[in-house]
Amino acid sequence: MSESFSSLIPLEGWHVLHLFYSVDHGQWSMLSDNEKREAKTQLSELVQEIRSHKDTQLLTFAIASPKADLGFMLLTPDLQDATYFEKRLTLGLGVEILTPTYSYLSQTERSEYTTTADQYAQETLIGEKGMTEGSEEFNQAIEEFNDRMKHYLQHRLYPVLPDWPAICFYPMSKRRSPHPEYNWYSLNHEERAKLMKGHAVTGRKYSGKILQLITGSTGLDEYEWGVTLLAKDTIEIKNIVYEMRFDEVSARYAEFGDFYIGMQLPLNELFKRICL
Ligand code: 76R
Repeated sequence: MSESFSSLIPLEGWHVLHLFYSVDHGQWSMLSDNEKREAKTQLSELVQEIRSHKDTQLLTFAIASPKADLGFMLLTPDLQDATYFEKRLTLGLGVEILTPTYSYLSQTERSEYTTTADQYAQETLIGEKGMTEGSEEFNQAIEEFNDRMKHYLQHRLYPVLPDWPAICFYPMSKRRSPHPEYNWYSLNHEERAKLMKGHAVTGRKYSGKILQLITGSTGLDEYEWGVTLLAKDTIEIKNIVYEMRFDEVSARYAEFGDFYIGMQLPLNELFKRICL
């Protein structure tokens, strides 16, 4: 598809686009029943085509407030493809039916703060568990750790997102106040890593209830990260975001953009939900 363009595929990870649209019901009402049916078929076929593209995922959801009607989350390696898909999705129901209301560009990224094998060896295995370096149990524990981290890194860079019904998106930044006490970027790595550890402890309490994907957007969009939370119950979204506000790292340093709540639905149900 974008063979004739030079690809823009990151060294690692994928591009991620969150797209939000409102429906122009005035324009829509001028279409005949047949044209409406054709428009919906055209968008459904496009969604199928995008989903069958290599290493590409496309989530479709209805938005639960007048901020938007319809949302897409697109994950794909090449920015050329991402852009081409995005332009076509905008036209997917025909000209002037979908109006973009908000969008966000980011990339999947590895975390700067994941525990290294060396840290795990020193702090946990030797420090807490009293193991001897090089012993059989030590070597086995390190091997298990490396295996776990490999899976974890795979999820951060190349996530497989489940079809859980509730989806929450918001962008966020870490504060850069002139007051150094509230400037994340004036902390050294050790201080930041310590704060992030507290954050991760809170996060892990929601394991199995919340699937979080943090995507980086420094230099790509207005905030520094996109936060995508998938859940089976909106109360888990409300709870985790509330609880995290008390973590020092959020209480002191976090700044948030607008929040979007959507319901993941197959397209035929989505059309009904948004009155098309
Ligand atoms: O590497 C890891 O993922 C382990 C620890 C971890 C990091 C480094 C982690 C765990 N997060 C990390 C990074 Mn997170 N996260 C958020 C939000 O609303 C708010 O207050 C904050 C929005 C949520 C809800 C959330 C959930 N996290 C980050 C970063 C990048 C920071 C940087 O690089 O400076 C941001 C912006 C961020 C924000 N986080 C977790 C969660 C959850 C649920 C976990 C546990 C994941 C798990 O173990 O399954």
